[in-house]
Amino acid sequence: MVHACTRDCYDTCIFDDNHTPLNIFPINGFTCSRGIADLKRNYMNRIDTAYIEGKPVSIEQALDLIANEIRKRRKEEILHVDYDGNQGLLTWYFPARLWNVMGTASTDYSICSSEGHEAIKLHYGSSVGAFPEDFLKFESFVIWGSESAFSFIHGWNLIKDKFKITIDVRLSETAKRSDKRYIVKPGSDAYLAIGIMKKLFEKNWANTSLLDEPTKLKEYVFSFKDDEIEENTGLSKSQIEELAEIYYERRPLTIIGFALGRSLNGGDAISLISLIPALLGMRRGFYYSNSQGLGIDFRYLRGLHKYSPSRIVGMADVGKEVEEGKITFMFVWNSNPLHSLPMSDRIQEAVKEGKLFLVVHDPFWSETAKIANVVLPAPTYLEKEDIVYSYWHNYLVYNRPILPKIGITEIELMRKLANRLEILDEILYENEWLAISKATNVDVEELKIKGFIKVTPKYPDGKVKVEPLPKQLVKPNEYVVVFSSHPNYTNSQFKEVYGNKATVVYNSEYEGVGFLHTKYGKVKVLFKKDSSMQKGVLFVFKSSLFDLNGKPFNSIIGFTKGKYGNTPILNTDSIRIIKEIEVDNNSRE
Ligand SMILES: Nc1nc2c(c(=O)[nH]1)N[C@H]1C(S)=C(S)[C@@H](COP(=O)(O)OP(=O)(O)OC[C@H]3O[C@@H](n4cnc5c(=O)[nH]c(N)nc54)[C@H](O)[C@@H]3O)O[C@H]1N2
Ligand SMILES: Nc1nc2c(c(=O)[nH]1)N[C@H]1C(S)=C(S)[C@@H](COP(=O)(O)OP(=O)(O)OC[C@H]3O[C@@H](n4cnc5c(=O)[nH]c(N)nc54)[C@H](O)[C@@H]3O)O[C@H]1N2
Ligand code: SF4
Ligand SMILES: [Mo]
Repeated sequence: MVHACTRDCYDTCIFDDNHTPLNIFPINGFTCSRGIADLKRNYMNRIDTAYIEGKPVSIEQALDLIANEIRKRRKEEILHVDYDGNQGLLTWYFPARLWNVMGTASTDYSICSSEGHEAIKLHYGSSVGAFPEDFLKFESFVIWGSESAFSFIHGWNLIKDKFKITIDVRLSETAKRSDKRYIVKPGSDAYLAIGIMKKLFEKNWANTSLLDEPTKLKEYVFSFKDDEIEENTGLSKSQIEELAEIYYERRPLTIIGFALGRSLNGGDAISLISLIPALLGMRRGFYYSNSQGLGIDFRYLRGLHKYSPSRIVGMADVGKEVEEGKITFMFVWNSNPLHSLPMSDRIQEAVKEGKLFLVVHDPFWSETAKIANVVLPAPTYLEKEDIVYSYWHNYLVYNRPILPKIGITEIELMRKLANRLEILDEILYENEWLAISKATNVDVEELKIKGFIKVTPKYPDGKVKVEPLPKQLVKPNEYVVVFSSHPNYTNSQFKEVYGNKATVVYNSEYEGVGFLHTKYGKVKVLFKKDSSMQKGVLFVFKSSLFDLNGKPFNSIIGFTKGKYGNTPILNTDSIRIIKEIEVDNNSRE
């Protein structure tokens, strides 16, 4: 029997009952520092019982209070915040049925990858790209806006000995380990994609057979002047030509990083980058996320086939809505919004002022759990049954628990709460395994016996649509903050094992303590001078998003969102550095 790591990760490792990673393709018998530490971590920093205002209570008492608070409010004021702490269908998706039956507000789930999904879909009809088997067919790879060497280690393992080109705004670990690297100005990737396509046309290297309207693409890329492209990207004419030549001669697979979608012009960049392989006649010449190519009906699992939320709140707007008093009750599971959402200091303040009633269901004392009015204990993935998918490979895995359960599962919780609220709708009580069979077209009984099965990818057909093409590209102002994965953490997770570090800002100029300032607020951080960083780029590991005073780093991010999938633009510009106080400019290189 097997279980699978359910964390937000490309790889979805599959383990045997001793938690040894299976030697199957593409997991290949190894795992990461988190996978190795899971058994030890399982008993660290755990929420062991329910709490009301910091006092231990029974789960039943906590649920009584939660039901009372819900009854007091209009459904539009109630928001559930759930994200990808655990990618299980029974942990993340199915429990949302309760909230959708009630018709409360829902987020738009836009924080991570929706910008790119929507941008690619406009051209291809689906965002699905290369699967692991397809990776093997390529000899060269362009890694564009992705720290794959850290964030995507099993993908990296398949490509590490092949020819790799990295395009980043800094000398990332992936860039260092690549054969060629191009360091561009932040937010300028759309220009680079235009520059590459322009060269492909100019040199007669384009193969337009896949495109529905090649002339439109040609006219579009020729409407940009070479000087404009060079100035915006910071690359020379010869570098752009070299990249076009590499694309033509090597026909690489392009790995498009999620981080791009959270940058300025990010949706536009992904839209245009995805057209480069199509312009070489390659139908599946990119990889972004395959979650929409596995045939899983996520809407059905969430009950959206029958019910709708009363309103959708953009993840970029949650902080604002809380501040304005439009959201007065928040039920959080599988997410740590104080860490992850833009302007999350507003959540912190509203709870302190008694304007927001916050409930958190989590296995661990996350920063959000620590400030919640009510806390509920959740079992970890090692302690509960689930079905898990990957956004890279195409195995569905039946996760069999290997440790005794602590806390209450998401489904048990949802049904107990429904009971108290006298909500009897049948979709809450539909057998969850049957619901998964319907949503996946997989025989769950067979899956339970086999442990994991491969599903057949679903690809769109027909020509690749050239339009819509991006209209207005903006230029970043002042400093831009950029983020990346750390090898020892998954977003906010694993601090109990690898330490809880305040934000460090790697940059080309400053060393010491100081402030990052935007019109929304400021955070106190430690600057570290790094000679590999270009001026204007402020780099932060996304696992360290609390400042030296414990304030959420995201309180300077603002409310801007992308135009394709409403993804918050986390790579905020217009950042000022306040260095007067304590910052020592002349310290070591
Ligand atoms: N400034 C800035 N902000 C960012 C990012 C950035 O790069 N910069 N990155 C963004 C990205 S890409 C993402 S995906 C988000 C991630 O944002 P989150 O989803 O908030 O991040 P995680 O740390 O993965 O939090 C998941 C929480 O789920 C809990 N959890 C784990 N397993 C279970 C379970 O089985 N049941 C329940 N109930 N809870 C569980 C974990 O303990 C943890 O507290 O952050 C975003 N925010
Ligand atoms: N170890 C580990 N693995 C993870 C995660 C983790 O927290 N830890 N998180 C998971 C999650 S939630 C996600 S979303 C994925 C994210 O995985 P990736 O998409 O690989 O994103 P990051 O790792 O954040 O890498 C972002 C890279 O993009 C660069 N970058 C930033 N802005 C720009 C830009 O404007 N242009 C270009 N060209 N490059 C830019 C950054 O410098 C950085 O090197 O990883 C997943 N895997
Ligand atoms: S975090 Fe990723 S690489 Fe690590 S065990 Fe989980 S799926 Fe595997
Ligand atoms: Mo993410």
